[in-house]
Amino acid sequence: MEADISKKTTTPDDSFREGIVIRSTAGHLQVSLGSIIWRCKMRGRLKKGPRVSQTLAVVGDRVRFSVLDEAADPPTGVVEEVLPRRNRISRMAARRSGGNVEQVLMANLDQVVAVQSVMEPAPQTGFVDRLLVAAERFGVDGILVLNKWDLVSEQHDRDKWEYFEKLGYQVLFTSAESGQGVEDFRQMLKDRISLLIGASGVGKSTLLNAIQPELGLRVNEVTGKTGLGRHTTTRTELFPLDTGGFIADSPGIRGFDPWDIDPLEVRDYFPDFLEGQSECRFRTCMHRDEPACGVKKLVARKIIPGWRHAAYLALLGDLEERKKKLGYR
Ligand SMILES: Nc1nc2c(ncn2[C@@H]2O[C@H](COP(=O)(O)OP(=O)(O)O)[C@@H](O)[C@H]2O)c(=O)[nH]1
Ligand SMILES: [Mg+2]
Ligand SMILES: [Zn+2]
Repeated sequence: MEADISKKTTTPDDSFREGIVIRSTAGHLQVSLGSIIWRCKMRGRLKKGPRVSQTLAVVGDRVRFSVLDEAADPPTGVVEEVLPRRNRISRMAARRSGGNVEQVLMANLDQVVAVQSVMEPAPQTGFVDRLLVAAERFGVDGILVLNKWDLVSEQHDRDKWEYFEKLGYQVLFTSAESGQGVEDFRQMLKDRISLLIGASGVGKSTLLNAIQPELGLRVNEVTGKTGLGRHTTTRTELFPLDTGGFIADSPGIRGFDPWDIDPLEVRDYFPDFLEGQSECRFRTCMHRDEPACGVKKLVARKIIPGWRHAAYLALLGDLEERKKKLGYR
């Protein structure tokens, strides 16, 4: 697309540009191209069909747009095409009219970062497990950040998080307050496209502020201005990092129901189950009530912690119930 970008526009509409959606609000997209941010509308025909416009182009999407007014401030354009996604992170969201719908939080990302705090608020049971299932499902790296480490002693409940580390996920123990782990946090985001996910109050904005002050301020400003920003889950915005890369700070997400995972598939997204799974008597074993279950044997031997198996069973139960009720897919 280099040729298109450098080509001089003489009349509107005579060339396409390609950029990344950094913000999507009702009716408009902000599209980043180099250091310029374009304000774009969606071509009407793209909005037809079963998909809602929010899903049509989300933060991280690469779009091709035609120029409306390059001299305007900001310059304006019309999105003609949303380019195929390399990946995405989606969750199940309730539709106002009833039923459920896929909510794409972000497209084309390198990693999804689950942020929790050790206290105030306490970690949410099952949140990390569910998010990592989604990361495995969509082919995105999963990273954990446990913040507010200054509020507890060094050894506080560390085993659970170190277990995820053993599974191969990167885990950071941070304190935006004391500065612990902040440099690691910066390095982890460097040159990558990341999505931060966590409940409101865990310290996402403060951590961002610690690595790039003006970024943190902007994040706060965005959530402050709308008044409801903190609890709307639909507004995710992408910010460029000084170190290279982009970060999206999603406003406080409480629960995370991964989209498009069949109950029968969930077990495959728990990498710690694979070894035991090969020992199950039944190939279709769901590691629940079946006899001679290799996974439950590992749980009994405490090689797989009980809480991890419980998180699996809870997610499995939710997905089965939903499938029965909605018959999705
Ligand atoms: N003690 C302590 N407080 C923190 C830390 N990080 C953030 N906070 C506080 O937690 C509250 C929520 O932080 P904020 O960044 O707005 O959370 P967000 O909703 O995830 O963006 C604020 O009062 C912060 O000052 C930390 O590492 N230690
Ligand atoms: Mg925030
Ligand atoms: Zn089994």
